[in-house]
Amino acid sequence: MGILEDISNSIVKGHVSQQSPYPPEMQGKDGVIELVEKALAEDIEVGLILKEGLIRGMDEIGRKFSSGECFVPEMLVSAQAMKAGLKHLEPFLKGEEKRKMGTVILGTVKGDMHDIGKNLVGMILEGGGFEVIDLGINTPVDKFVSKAKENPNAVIGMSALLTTTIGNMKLVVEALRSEGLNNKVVIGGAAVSQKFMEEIKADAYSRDAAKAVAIVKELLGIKSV
Ligand code: B1M
Repeated sequence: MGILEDISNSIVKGHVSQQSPYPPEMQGKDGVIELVEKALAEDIEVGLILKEGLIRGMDEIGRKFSSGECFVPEMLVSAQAMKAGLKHLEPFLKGEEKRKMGTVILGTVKGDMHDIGKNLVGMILEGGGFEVIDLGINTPVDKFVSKAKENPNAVIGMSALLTTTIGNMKLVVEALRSEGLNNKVVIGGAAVSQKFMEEIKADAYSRDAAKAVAIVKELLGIKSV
């Protein structure tokens, strides 16, 4: 599984492609783009490329940041490399266009700029047959509420990676309910948990992107086949 390790390493170093000048010691070498293409050509399962290559690299850069071995600029270049890799996996994650099963209003909560996990969840939900209305990052409470009013049957999906921003999920749930809106709410992201979901009275917690489809189906009463 050398290629998956190489992908992870390129994410950590923020080496996007052979053409990328950064980091200087990797100039001219395969970057995330070429390595993902090679892994796909070798028929390595898309889920493995995602988990053992791309996500493993992001976890490693997060660990380095926590231990003071790197700083925000390094996290940013890793994020760029991750996005470049995800772009290549996107068609496989989305699959063929299917009959729409429902709508999910998705956003990263106010104060939070992390969007890689949210984007991944969006791609996988689209692949699972859902229409996704992506509100982007740093999404104010009233934006979730006004979209919910326009789409009363939609599921609201919120993502948060910072312990300082998860409180905004509670504000969204409270605002929805005080407006009399019954949209189901699913939350996810590294900073939240099942326990937190119960505390804020959301309807579901999804630990990872892959689980989101089954959870949203359950919330909408759609039987999984
Ligand atoms: Co930030 N960052 N960051 N960061 N960053 C974390 C989250 C952190 C854990 C790093 C660390 O300390 N180890 C830490 C948070 C600590 C905490 O609060 N507990 C942190 C910090 C502190 C910060 C800043 C405050 C740093 C600073 O400025 N001093 C700052 C905050 C900016 C802001 O948002 N206001 C900041 C900034 C950034 C960058 C901009 C540089 C960049 C983000 C770029 C981008 O997203 N466009 C960045 C990055 C890249 C990370 C790490 C390294 C990687 C995040 C990521 O993309 N992971 C991260 C450390 C880590 O997580 N290992 C870290 C890959 C992604 C696929 O996983 O998003 O968890 P994730 O999504 C998963 C699941 O959580 C789940 O599915 C996905 C896949 O299975 N999921 C859902 C997510 N949302 C879901 C929603 C669902 C269902 C499932 O339903 C709706």
